[in-house]
Amino acid sequence: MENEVQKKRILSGIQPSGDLTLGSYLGAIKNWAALADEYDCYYMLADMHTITVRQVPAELRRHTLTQVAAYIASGLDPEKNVLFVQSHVPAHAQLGWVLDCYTMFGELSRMTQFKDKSAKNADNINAGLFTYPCLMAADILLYQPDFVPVGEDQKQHVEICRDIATRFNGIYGDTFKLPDPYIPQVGARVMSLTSPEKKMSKSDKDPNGCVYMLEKPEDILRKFKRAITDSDTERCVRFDRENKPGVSNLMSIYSAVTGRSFEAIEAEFDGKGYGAFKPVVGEAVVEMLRPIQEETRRLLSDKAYLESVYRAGAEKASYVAEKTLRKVYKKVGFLAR
Ligand code: ATP
Ligand code: LTN
Repeated sequence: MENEVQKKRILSGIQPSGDLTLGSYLGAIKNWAALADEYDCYYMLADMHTITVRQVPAELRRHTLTQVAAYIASGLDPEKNVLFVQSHVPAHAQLGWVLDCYTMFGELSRMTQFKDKSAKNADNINAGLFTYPCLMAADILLYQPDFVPVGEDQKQHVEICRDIATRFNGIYGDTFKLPDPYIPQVGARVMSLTSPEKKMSKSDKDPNGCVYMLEKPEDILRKFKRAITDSDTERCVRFDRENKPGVSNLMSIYSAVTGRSFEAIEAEFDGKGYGAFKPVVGEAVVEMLRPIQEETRRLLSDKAYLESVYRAGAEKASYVAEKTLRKVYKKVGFLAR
């Protein structure tokens, strides 16, 4: 008999807090699609995380459904990947509470995302925003994954998740597997087209800095043509994050889309200047997104199918999550029902 090797497990998630961006695609979703054969993959729509910032209810529902369609259209086959909505699996909230009690005020205060988001939402610095990393740790630890693929900005959250798990394991004995972050080489940090020192983010207020996955081709092209390039005098296409952040960001995007190296891109645009480079990057992005956009639209017209996908996903996810939760409840001393 063939020796069946247990596949390593992967879990990741994106908040349906807005329209997905080119950053969400290149930094996360695109890389996930390639992992399905080698790994046992769980991908979540982190709707519970979105309400740490005020959401419009109908919009949250629309974003969540669109995101399910976009996951599938980007190549995440629901037969090979478990696609589910976080709020459909109550174990996330349940383990989240337990982990709140094993995470220190001081360590949460140091989280960069908390500092950034409280500065941006000064009128709503709620407790959920503060304990966000505990819920995210629960999201991860429930599934005992080996790897958590995320963009560079989420690395700190995976690290605190490991710290919390180590603390819990230290008190109660081995309960959680310690996951490793899995950060892509290219596309790990797609920056805003208008302020290349900031990451491209779906909750950004400046719509020109952000390219959306489902945006019209003409709008995408316009945004790339107007992308900020640098005020250096040499005006040539050369990778230098520090001194030429605008051009370097465009080069990273072009490289992630075409698979070409920075050297090859520099050679392609040698002597051509920024004006020639920007529309070519825009075109490449438009062509990459075109089939995904068409498939997302088709899927959105088949609500019954999308529903069947997230229902089946919730069932499979719950099975794994509840097993870990039962173990945790027992260890901390909750009386079995
Ligand atoms: P929000 O604005 O609501 O905080 P976001 O647009 O910053 O959201 P997330 O939903 O937080 O994006 O991120 C989803 C995943 O995509 C994460 O793994 C994150 O690291 C990755 N990601 C998001 N934006 C980028 C980006 N600009 N470059 C690379 N990866 C990104
Ligand atoms: N915090 C992440 C989204 C997220 C996540 C997770 C990612 C929530 N739970 C679990 C990986 C694993 C973000 O804002 N991008």
